Amino acid sequence: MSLVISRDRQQNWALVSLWAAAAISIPYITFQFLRNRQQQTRRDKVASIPSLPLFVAAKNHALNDAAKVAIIDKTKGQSFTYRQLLADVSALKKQILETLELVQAADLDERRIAFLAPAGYDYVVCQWAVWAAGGVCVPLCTTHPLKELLYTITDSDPSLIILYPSFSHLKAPLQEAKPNIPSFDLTPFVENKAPVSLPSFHVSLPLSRRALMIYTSGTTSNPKGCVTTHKNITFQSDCLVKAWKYTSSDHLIHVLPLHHVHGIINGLAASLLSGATVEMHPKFDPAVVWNRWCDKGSSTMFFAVPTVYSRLIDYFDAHIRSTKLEQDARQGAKALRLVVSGSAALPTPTKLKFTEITGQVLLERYGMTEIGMGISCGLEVGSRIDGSVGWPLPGVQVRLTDKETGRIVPDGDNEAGMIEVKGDNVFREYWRRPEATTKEFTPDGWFKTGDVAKRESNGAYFIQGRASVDLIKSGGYKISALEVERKMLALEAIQEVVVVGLADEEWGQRVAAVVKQRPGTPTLELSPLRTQLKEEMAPYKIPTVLKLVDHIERNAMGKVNKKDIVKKYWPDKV
Ligand code: MLC
Ligand code: AMP
Repeated sequence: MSLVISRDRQQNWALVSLWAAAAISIPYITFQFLRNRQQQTRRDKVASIPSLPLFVAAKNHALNDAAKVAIIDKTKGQSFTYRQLLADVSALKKQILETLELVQAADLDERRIAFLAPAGYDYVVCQWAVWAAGGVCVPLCTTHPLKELLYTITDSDPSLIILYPSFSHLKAPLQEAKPNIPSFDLTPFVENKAPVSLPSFHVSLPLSRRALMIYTSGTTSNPKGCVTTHKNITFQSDCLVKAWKYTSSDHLIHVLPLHHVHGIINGLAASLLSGATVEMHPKFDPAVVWNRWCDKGSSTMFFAVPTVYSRLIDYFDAHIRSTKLEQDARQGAKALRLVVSGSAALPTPTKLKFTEITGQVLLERYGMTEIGMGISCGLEVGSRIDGSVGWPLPGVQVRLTDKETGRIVPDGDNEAGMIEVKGDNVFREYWRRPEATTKEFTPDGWFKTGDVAKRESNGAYFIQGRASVDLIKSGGYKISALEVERKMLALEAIQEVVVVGLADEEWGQRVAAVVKQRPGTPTLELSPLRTQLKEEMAPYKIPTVLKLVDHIERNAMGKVNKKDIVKKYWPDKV
C-alpha cells in the first residue's frame, strides 16, 4: 500500500516537474524563437530594400526586362541594369549600416549621409543606398572648395561622409576639421555581365520621412539646407512623368550637376521611376552632346539650363555649320522627343537660334529647389507660348499675390504678383532653421517663392524676375550676392564691396563686384582676385566682372541701391 502511494507520489512529482519544466521552457523557447526570428528579420532587413515607390518601380522594370539598362556611365564606359542597380544598392546599404554599427537597428533613422561622387553610376548607388537605409542624402558639390564643403558638412551634421576615390585627397583635411565624422572610401562599382539576382524587399518606410537635403542660397548670406521627404520627391517625379510622359523607351543624355533638383529630380528620379535609361556624363561638353545627337535615335530627351543651349549654339556655329556633320547634327537633334530648358529665363534669341538649327521648340518650365517643378508648358508644341513657362503642373497649386498687400491677384488680371505655391511638391523645412521656414510660408500654408510673374487670361504664367536684387542666377545657379560680399570682405584689400547681377546673353546674369579698396593695398586685378576667391567659394559664384571705385554711394541708412549701381556703371546691362 505505502509502496503504491509512494509510486503515485513519484508519478505526481514527475508530472508536476514536467509541467513546471514546460511552464518555464515553453515561454523561454517561444521567446528565443521570436528573438531569433526578429534577429533574422533584422539581418535580412540590413540588406533588403524598403518598398518606396521609386524602388518598387525599379524592381518592376527589372522584372519586366532583366536586361533593361538604368544607367550608362560615360566615364566608366559601362552600363548598369535596373537589376544590378538594386543589387548594388542593397550591398552598399549593408556596408553603410555596418560602418555605423547600426546592423541591429537596420535603420539610419533620418541620419544624414553626405557623399561626394562625380555624376555617374556610383552617385546613383550612393543616393539610393542612403534612402534604402532610411537616411537623408546630402549630395556635396564636386566643384566646391574645401571651405564650402565644410560649411555644408557642419550645417547638415552628417553621421558619415562617403568619398569617391577621385576625392580621396579631401579625406585628411575633412577628418582634421571634423574628427568626429567618419568617412568611408567608396569602392567604385563595376558592370556585372553575369546574371544578377534581385535583393529582397520589405515594407516601405513612411513617405513622410526626410530624404534629401539640397543647399540653396536665399536672401541670407548663408546657404540653407532645403529638406524634402520621400513624399515630396515621389510627387515631384511623378507629376513630371505624367506631364512629360517619360516611358521606359526614353533615353536621357544627362549633363547637369547632381547637387540641385534639375539634375536630381527631372534628370535622375523621374527617368528611373519610369524605367528610362539615363546616360550620365561627368559634365556638360557641347562637343560630346552634338556628337551623341549626330547618332540619330540613340537618345530621346535632353534637359538643360539656358547657358547650355547658348553653348550648344556657339559650338554648332563654330564647328558644325557648313561641315559634313551639319545634316546629321540637325536631323539628330530634331529627332529628340523632349528638349527642356529651365532653372533660369531663356533669352528669346537663344530659343530662336536653337529652333533654327534643330527645329526644336524648347519646352520651358519653372521650378525651384523648394518646390521641384511647379509650372510647365505642354508637351504639344502648338501649346507652347513664347516667353511663358506655361501652366501649373498636375497637383501643384499656384497663385499670385500683391507684393505690398498680399491680396490674391484675380484670374485673368494680367497683373504682376509674387508666385506662391502649395502642394505635395513643396519642401518640408530648412534644416534646423524653423524661423526661416516659417518666414517663407503664408499663414494659410502657401510657399512664397520670391519670384514675380504675370498670368494671362488663358492661365499661362510669364516670369518677370526675382523680387530680391540680392539673388543672382548665373548659368542656372542661384547665387546669394550677400554671401559673395561677405566672403570678399574677408580679404584684406577689400574695404567695401557691392555684388550685383548683370544681364548677360550667355550666362543669364554675370556676377559683378564693385569694390572700394582698403587704402594702401595693391590695386586688385580680376584674374588673381578670382584665383584667390577659388579657395573661398564655388567657381560659379566668383565675380567675372570687377569695377574699382573710390566711393560707394549709400543712403542715410547706409544701404546701397543695387539697381542704381548697375545703372551707373553698366547702363546697358540693367
Ligand atoms: C562656371 N563658371 C561660371 C559659372 N559656371 N561663371 C559664371 N557663372 C556660372 N554659373 C566659370 C568657371 O569658374 C570658369 O572660370 C569659366 O566659367 C568657364 O567654366 P566652364 O568649365 O566653361 O563652365 P562650365 O563648368 O561648363 O559651366 C557651365 C554650365 C554650368 C552652364 C554647364 O554652369 C552648369 O552646369 N549649370 C547648371 C546649374 C544647374 O543645374 N542649376 C539648376 C539649379 S536647380 P575659370 O576662371 O575657372 O576659367 C533650379 C530649379 C530649377 O534652378 O528650376 O531647375
Ligand atoms: P534654385 O533656388 O537654384 O532652385 O533656383 C530657382 C529659381 O530659378 C527660381 O526661383 C527662379 O528665380 C529661377 N527659375 C527657374 N526656372 C525658371 C524659368 N523657366 N524662367 C525664369 N526663372 C526661372
